[in-house]
Amino acid sequence: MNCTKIDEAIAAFALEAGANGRLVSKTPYGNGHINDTFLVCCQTTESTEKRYILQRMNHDIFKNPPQLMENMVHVTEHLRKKILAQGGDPERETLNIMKTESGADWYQDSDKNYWRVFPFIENSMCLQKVENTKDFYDSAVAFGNFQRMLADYPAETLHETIPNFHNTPSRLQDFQKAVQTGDKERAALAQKEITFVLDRAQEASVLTDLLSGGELPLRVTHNDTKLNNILFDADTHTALCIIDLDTVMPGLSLYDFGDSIRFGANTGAEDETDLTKVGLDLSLFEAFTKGYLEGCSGSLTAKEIEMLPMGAKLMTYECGMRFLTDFLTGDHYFKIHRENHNLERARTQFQLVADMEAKWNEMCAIVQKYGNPS
Ligand code: ADP
Ligand code: GN1
Ligand code: MG
Repeated sequence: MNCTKIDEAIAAFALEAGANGRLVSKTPYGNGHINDTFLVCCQTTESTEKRYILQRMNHDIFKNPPQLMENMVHVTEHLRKKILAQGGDPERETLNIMKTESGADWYQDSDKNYWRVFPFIENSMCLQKVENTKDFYDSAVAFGNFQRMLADYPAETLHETIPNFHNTPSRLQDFQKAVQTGDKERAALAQKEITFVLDRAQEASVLTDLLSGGELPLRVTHNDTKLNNILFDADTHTALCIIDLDTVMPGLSLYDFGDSIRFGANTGAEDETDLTKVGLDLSLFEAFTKGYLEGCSGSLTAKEIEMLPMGAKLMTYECGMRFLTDFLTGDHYFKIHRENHNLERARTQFQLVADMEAKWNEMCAIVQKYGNPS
């Protein structure tokens, strides 16, 4: 983490620490694998504090942070109008981007790091794992609503913040290269997992082929729909705000559906080492399917609905492949917290793929039940 310029960054933003206020604390925050997030607390008067989320964007991964921020500003403005039109509170239901003292949406420090700030959405909570079916259902409705609210956003005007982000065949190519040129000792350790990926190589292009054949529509999608990228209202326990908008780009609805299932309908954690705890929870799969289709409110095509199980399987397969690629090439992409962390993450994803294969008929029956109610 190269965050030595954090004080310089804080000073650059028009936070309520200026004038009569004072900075009270800045603490690393959250569980993200890519950016560096801090909770910044400022005392405004004797008895009141104002909190912010400060983030250093990972510019090794997001090559063009100004373009990324341009996407974020435009998308949140669009969401803001929709939320207002439906009687909601845009201060709590979408991210708001703080300006710097000079009126910009981001700040570049003297070490060339890029920073941004959001007001902390108070009285909210973030779940690292599904605690009950209702929360997961609510998250599904929220991601479906997000999809619906952005349905009229001109997708072609968005920058691709990471090219080919969910292009599974392109991820497979990167993986094959990593197997050939990566660390040999690590490859030996991961032989079983490498074979697992290669055995399923034929399936990698199912969704991208349907997209290029015009059978699936390109939409504005979030692309990182983990449960911890939603804030819940601490009082009502309903989904409040979709966050982590770095990867909002043109994509497939199946990416958003699939990534949520991959993370939230897993009976184990993403980095669980006891693989007997890892599998697909069909009741959570059912709750999410129901909620997502309700949130999308009739906007998905029959082909999209039919392919929902494949979205879940391919997003899990792809994510496992990305963890394994990073393991083979020296852990430069995802933050790790222990030796072999990325290999362990890859193993959970492949265990989950195998369990989806075993439960495939049930997954399809659930999608049929909610997608084509009789
Ligand atoms: P990362 O890209 O590292 O996952 P996120 O944007 O998801 O970063 O933020 C990390 C965590 O910070 C979230 O999981 C959430 O707990 C918290 N967070 C982010 N933005 C806000 C906000 N505006 N208000 C309250 N909490 C937030
Ligand atoms: C990363 O930043 P975070 O933790 O929300 C990654 C996702 C992966 C996820 C796996 C930009 O998300 O694509 O699915 O880790 N984000 C990026 O947990 O690569
Ligand atoms: Mg996140």
